Amino acid sequence: MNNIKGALFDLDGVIVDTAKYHYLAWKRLAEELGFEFTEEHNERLKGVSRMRSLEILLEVGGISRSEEEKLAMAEKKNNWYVEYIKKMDGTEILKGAKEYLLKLRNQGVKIALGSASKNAPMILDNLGITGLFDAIIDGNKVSRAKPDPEVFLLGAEELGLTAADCIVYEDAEAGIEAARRAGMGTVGIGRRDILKDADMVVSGLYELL
Ligand code: B16
Ligand code: MG
Repeated sequence: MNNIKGALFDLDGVIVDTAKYHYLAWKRLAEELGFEFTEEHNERLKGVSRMRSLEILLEVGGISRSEEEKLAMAEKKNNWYVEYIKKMDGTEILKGAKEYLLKLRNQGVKIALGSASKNAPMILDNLGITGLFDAIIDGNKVSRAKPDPEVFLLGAEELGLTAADCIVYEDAEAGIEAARRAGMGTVGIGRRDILKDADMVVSGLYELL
């Protein structure tokens, strides 16, 4: 991992914990639909796109809806979610994340975001770290969700680098698979027993300072 020229970061679970806000909004939707959505259920939504998340939630509740109704539900959930994340600020950045981004930048490493979230630009702005990224690839730019490698391949391209020059930091299994399929090195953020295929695993970016 020594000659790395580019570092690609997932957002939720790596730089910030937005999962708790996604959970509040999904739970509210489930309550409206008349069933309970637990934190354990929520684990299945991490790193997954908005529409796929909704499908999983409806599956949990044993509910089926038309495409049109699903779009309206996803919009409703997102409006609630946006209300929560509007209040975020720099104090919510995960331990060591900002310092690690600065450390890499000082070493001349280019930095990109590779997130499934369509709200990623607003979140980075609220955290005050948009300027630390040379490229931002989010859910608005990709058409195929992780484990498809599209998000990371696009990130390397926008940085003007080859896949072999890049390393990916991810907390979701699907994200590690996407990075591997892109031909990039991987650092798993979380638990070794879950992120089995990562080249190395740490509990948080603070361990790499
Ligand atoms: P949005 P990541 C992902 O972020 C979240 O982990 C996932 O729970 C969410 O459904 C997805 O973004 C889409 O988010 O509804 O804001 O577009 O881990 O890829 O940074
Ligand atoms: Mg994530």
